Amino acid sequence: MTKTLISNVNKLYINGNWQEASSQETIAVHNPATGEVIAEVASAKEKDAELAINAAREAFDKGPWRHTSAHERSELLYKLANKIEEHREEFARLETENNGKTLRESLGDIDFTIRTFKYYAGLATALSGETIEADAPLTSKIVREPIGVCGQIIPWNYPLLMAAWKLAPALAAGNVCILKPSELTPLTAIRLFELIDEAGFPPGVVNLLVGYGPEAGQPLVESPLVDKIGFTGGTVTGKAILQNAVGNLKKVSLELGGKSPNIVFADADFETAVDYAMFAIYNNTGQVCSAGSRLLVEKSIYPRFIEELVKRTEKIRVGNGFDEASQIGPLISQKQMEKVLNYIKIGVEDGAEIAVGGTRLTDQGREKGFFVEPTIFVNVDPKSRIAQEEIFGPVLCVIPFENEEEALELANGTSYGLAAGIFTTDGAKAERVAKGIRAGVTWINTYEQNLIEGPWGGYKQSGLGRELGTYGLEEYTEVKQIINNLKVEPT
Ligand code: TXE
Repeated sequence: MTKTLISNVNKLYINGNWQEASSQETIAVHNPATGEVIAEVASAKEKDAELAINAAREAFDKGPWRHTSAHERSELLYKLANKIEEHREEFARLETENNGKTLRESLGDIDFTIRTFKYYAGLATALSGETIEADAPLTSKIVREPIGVCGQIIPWNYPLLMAAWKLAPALAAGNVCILKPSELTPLTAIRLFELIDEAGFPPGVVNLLVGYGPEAGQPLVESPLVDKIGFTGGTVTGKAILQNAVGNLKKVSLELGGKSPNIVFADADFETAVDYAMFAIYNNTGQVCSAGSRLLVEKSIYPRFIEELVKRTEKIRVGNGFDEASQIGPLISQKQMEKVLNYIKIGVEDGAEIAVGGTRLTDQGREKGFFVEPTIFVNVDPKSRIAQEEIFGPVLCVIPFENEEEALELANGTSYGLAAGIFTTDGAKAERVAKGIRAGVTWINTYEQNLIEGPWGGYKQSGLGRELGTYGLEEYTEVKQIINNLKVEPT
């Protein structure tokens, strides 16, 4: 399917041209449900990164882009959004083939992608400044300007959506971009760039580097010609990026991992809380930065809650994302599967008990895929590794709590702070707990419902900066104050 869909599958997009990687080397891309190689894509190295950086630099410094009106940028972003919409099904199928997620999940991602481009197309014209009451004859005007060349490095769990979250606000604000998708899931990004080309963005404004992180991504991070890095990925890589960027103090925004608490009080609506507890951990096979991977349940309902979770988890159908019966797909790679299975082993060694799941699935056509059973751990020590570290798979740790104070202490007891869920019918308690949680996003009586219009990002080691909403746009601007002495008149 891939080969017929993407004409430029083994190419990079630099300065408005499709070209092969200078090394001519390629990377094999797999379907995680079958282990099959579905494409050979370009493997960009430092030399290609330099070409992209120079093209972007030139487009920003000398090209028309940053002087285009907000309306022109808006038009192009709308045009792109409409083109993606025309190819909605095709993108969804490509995402499922490359990432493994179910077709239903892929369609959801593509719709969110389209809305993201449309939202920022609209917001492009909404950027505004302010004036300050300065003592006459001075005036002070504050304007927002694009930062410049933005390197954008994205992961494999939401391949097309993450491209949209990065490109849309940056382009709306007048920046130029170099996108580096994950080497595991570059296919929808390559197809997106075919549409970017068709839409008519000026050469050099949007560039695509497909390749491994240290070879194609790191040169962007280290280059003094790149003004900003926007990164989503693991915390270890995020820290390395921050360190590598320090030499020239470029702007860095990071959206990293999490170990998000999902707190269920005894007075919660039981059905709603169970539904969302399941969704919070199994959505996207648990490969979600904000996954509700630590479920904190008030003691009085703990046994009943576990019983219900286990009953429902046993019924989950794990399989190929193209099979309509599948509710969750495989993990992204052999490496990720091994990581998840290893954490399950560590959990058992550390004394936690598996209530359901715990093994790889290799029957019923799943032999070569990276399938792991949805797994629930009980009797988990809150300080143990499985309760503290990001597993990034369908593995839930359930921990009981006595009262509100203990719930908050447990909720805040990790180095992460991306998201949290609170389930209760007591509105005042919900607000109190939401305020007490050190996380960038807090859901009450829901989980994982995201708004393009609101900010997204983490406290503590979950990241730096915010994406989405007007906050996401501002992250791609510099603030300039223009102070003018009106007393000076032309001579
Ligand atoms: O991600 P990486 P990996 C977490 C999750 C997962 C773990 C490892 O726990 O198990 O991270 O996943 C590029 N300079 N998340 O190793 O390395 C890389 O090519 C510049 C959470 O696959 O973070 C890819 O494009 N770039 C997360 C991107 O970084 C580098 C989503 C992400 O890969 C680089 C994914 C380097 N030195 C994983 N090294 C989330 N927050 O949602 C790698 N890259």
